[in-house]
Amino acid sequence: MFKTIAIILPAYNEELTVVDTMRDFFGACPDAEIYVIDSASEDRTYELAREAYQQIGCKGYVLRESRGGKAAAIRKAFMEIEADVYVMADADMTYPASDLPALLAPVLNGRADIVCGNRHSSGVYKRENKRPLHDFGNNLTRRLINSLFKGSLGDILTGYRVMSKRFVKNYPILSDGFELETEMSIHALDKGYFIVEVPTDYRSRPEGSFSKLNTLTDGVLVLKTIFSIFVKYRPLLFFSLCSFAFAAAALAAGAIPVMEYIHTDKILHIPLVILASGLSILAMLSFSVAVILDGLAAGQRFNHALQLLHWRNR
Ligand SMILES: Nc1nc2c(ncn2[C@@H]2O[C@H](COP(=O)(O)OP(=O)(O)OP(=O)(O)O)[C@@H](O)[C@H]2O)c(=O)[nH]1
Ligand SMILES: [Mg+2]
Repeated sequence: MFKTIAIILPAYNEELTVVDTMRDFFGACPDAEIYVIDSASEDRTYELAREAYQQIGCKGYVLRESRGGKAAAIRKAFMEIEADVYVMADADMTYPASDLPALLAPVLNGRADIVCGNRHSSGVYKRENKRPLHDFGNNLTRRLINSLFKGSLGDILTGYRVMSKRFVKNYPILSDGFELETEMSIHALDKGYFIVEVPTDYRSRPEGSFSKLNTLTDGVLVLKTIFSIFVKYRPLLFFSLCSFAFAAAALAAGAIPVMEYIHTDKILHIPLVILASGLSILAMLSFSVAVILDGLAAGQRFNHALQLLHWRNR
């Protein structure tokens, strides 16, 4: 059966590379529809991309999203575009279209819901990436997510992905910016989608083209995302640890007045008694929150599985 393919290219101030990227993907997959999602770029990205459809002869059009952020652009594309298979890549010529057939194959033949282009398998990313902090952030997030979700992904933050319609239409994007990739990987792992990784090459941006990533602010965002992962997906672990810490502190604070009472029949350290009681209450509260949130998270997984059971490829 013929499957329609939509290639989604979010683009913000990418006048230098957007047309070449479209041409590259058209060459690799001429039947696909190509969609450029522009968020009010200040350069000529919008105009150049629009003209390129005629020049190249590819299907698709430019979508405009008034809200800024890559995730908002992808959310718009997932809502508005209908296709059997969705490809997400950057409009900056960093992901080679020649790898696309290998990434498409597992979704086309029904072996995967999501295929991630792994930039680390060949070692090219490490060589081409000139920002050590990004490497550090990538590794930290990858290790944490793999251990929390029992995954074995080599590249959690890759922007080169192929997804089935089933995945795309059952995935509400909640983030706004560069947390998107982390959120998407976690959603796929947590909800038990079939994930396949395929090695992909990675090129540096060409001279004069600038990344929209900011190591510090996006690094802080990654940390915020990690915190919210614990709260949303692994609350039992997180709040039980909090509860344990409060309980240990309560024991330490309470030990002195208890010993005092045993030996002298008096309690002189009243403030410590109050502190220990407060900490004990916090320990109990944290444990209750752990149990309640864990129940909510389990309910969400259950509802998602039920939703997939009723999902028909419309
Ligand atoms: N529509 C839209 N696209 C965006 C926005 N921010 C980033 N993008 C696009 O999302 C893609 C990924 O952004 P990049 O700046 O390349 O981030 P990156 O790939 O992690 O960083 P590099 O390694 O430097 O390429 C690019 O095609 C950007 O143009 C935005 O606010 N709106
Ligand atoms: Mg990029």
